[in-house]
Amino acid sequence: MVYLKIEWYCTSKSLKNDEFSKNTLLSNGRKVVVMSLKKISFEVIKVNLQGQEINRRRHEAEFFIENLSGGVALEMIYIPGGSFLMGSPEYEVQRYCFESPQHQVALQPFFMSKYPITQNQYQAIMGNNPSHFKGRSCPVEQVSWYDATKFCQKLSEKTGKIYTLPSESQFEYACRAGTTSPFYFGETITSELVNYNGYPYGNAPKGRYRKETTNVGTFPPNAFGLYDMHGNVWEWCQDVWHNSYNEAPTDGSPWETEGDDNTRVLRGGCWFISSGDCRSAWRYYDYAKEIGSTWGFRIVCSGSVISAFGS
Ligand SMILES: [Ca+2]
Repeated sequence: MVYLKIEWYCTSKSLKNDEFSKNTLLSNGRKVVVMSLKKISFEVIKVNLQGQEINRRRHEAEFFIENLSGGVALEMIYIPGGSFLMGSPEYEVQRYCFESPQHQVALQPFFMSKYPITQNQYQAIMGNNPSHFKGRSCPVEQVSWYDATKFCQKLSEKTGKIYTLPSESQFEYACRAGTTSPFYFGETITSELVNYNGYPYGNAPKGRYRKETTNVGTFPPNAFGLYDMHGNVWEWCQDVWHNSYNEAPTDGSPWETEGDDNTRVLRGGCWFISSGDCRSAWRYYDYAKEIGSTWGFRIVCSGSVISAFGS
């Protein structure tokens, strides 16, 4: 068992979960909790430029479960803090100029949902399911940025923890999981690894176009234990759109100053587009009020980790 001592930024409601409350101490108006995390083990796949598997290794991750109503679980994966180079190098194929300049970002640890929020999870919190492609384990779609934000607010009220959309830098850091290649699978992807429209990248063969969302967790995870960070649905981030990284934050916080705050960042590619637009560095936006069957969201939970220890 792994334990983390975490300083949480809490909402006005006290933490309800027994596991948390019995460990709660007051510290400068915040709450310090010791939380026990569960451990999972999984395989991480690496491919070459042709999309052929060249390496398979076992990784572990820690997580906690948030129990939503009706027996629906929400798994939150621990993402260790660290520093990474955000954006794409100028030689990366099919990159866009707004993936520049590459810049170093240092992030505190956080938790991120293992999957995009599913229709089951959305229903449990919001009481409705707006998705075009119906399936309890499929990602929720046809949600605006405001709907996604409302989900986070309701979940925060219910649990006493602070849930938000990821910042754009949190998304890219979590997506890369230590890789610097175009994808967390390596130099390319195939339709056995990601749900996209089959249009190839690198020397990979043309793949299958499924024309719909797939159950979350269908494809292999990255080294942090996150699924569907490439493809399936585009995912809303907290940030306002900026068409370059000039003067972007370097601490992992969302960039919400300047720009048009009606525009919000989308990340990770989706079932509808080509593999090049599923790259880790790929970024685009839509208007916050818009909805579509190509985008959903995932969430993060932030708290300062004071220490981690095992028993
Ligand atoms: Ca995705």
